[in-house]
Amino acid sequence: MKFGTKAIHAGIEPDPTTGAIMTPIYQTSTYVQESPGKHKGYEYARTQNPTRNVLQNNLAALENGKHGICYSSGLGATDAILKLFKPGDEIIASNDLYGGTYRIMVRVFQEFGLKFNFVDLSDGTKLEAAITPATKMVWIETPTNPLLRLVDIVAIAAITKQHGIQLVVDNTFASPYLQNPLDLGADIVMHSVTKYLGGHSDTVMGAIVLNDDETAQRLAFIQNACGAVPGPQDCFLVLRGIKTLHVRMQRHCENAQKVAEYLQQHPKVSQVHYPGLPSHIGHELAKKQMRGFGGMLSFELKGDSMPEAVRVMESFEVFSLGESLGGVESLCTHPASMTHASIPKEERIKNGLKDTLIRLSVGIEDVEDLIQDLERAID
Ligand code: P1T
Repeated sequence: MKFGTKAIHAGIEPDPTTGAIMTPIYQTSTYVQESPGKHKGYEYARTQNPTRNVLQNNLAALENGKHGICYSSGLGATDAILKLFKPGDEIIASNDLYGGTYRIMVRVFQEFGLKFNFVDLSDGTKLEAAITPATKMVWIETPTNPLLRLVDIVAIAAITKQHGIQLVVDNTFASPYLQNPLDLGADIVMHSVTKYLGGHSDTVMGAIVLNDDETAQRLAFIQNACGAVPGPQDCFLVLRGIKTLHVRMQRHCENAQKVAEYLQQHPKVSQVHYPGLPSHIGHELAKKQMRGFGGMLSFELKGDSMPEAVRVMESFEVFSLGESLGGVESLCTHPASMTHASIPKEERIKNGLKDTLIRLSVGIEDVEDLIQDLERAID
């Protein structure tokens, strides 16, 4: 089955009792049992919910994986993965990643004894040197948030496999439409479903897809024990959103490419970070690893003036200033003070994330209006 057909149909059957084509919202906390332990496979909604099950199976199909598990947020999914480890275990993560991921690693799990090493994994030579006998997992984003750096999943997976280390790929920016990390050698793929999968800025959710039965069982145990489950209404909304994922992503990619090309030739713009530009350092890798370049980009203005960057962000009429990404509407974000504020400034600057960086989530509006908005705001 090809991607668009899977998005609409995989794991989804008409409701057995009524024939309803849309998966019902099973809004229940518990399930009636005939006698203690004798039930239809459902006991309590923290453990299982039929609407959630359908979404999990659909997501597993989209990522070409065996098991899908949905969480109350992307960070809920990250939290569950980090709970697979013990004090003393070491995790190597890319040094350009979502600020909340950095925060849960350093401010929560480091307190419980996990060790983290943030490394520039877009430079393939640096991983091998960072691995120690305590290293248990490598965590990457590709493209990264917010600098859109590319990390070579196949090359990293070759190293992690050789050392018996788990490789997790946060596939939020690409979505499964553009990239399937499990096919490239990753062990676990993680999503902030809040973004492209949901697609309509109306739900917060996370997901994990993986093939290994034992790890899936441990994650299911952790989820039931710790409780980060999404509600059935949100699962319904995401199932509905996914039905148009392939169509939305095509337009996100087309629009972002045009916006990036427009910005690149703008006399007031110094740098555009978009993998679809031939000048982007990861362009060749993106062509190999992804099926399109995505809807996210970031840019800097000449002169690196903070008041000027703020003025531009305040001047947009079609782009809305806000956290998040991946919805049908275009958003603009100031990573340094918003999505990545929890990363210490020195660390941010060292990794190339300037105070003046502007991030765009290019929506699926008419691109002429988006370019006109940029023209008006930057001039
Ligand atoms: O917001 P939540 O659903 O918990 O997902 C966290 C998360 C994980 N991974 C990546 C790559 C992300 O971008 C995010 C959330 N990011 C934003 C809110 C943002 O604006 O970048």
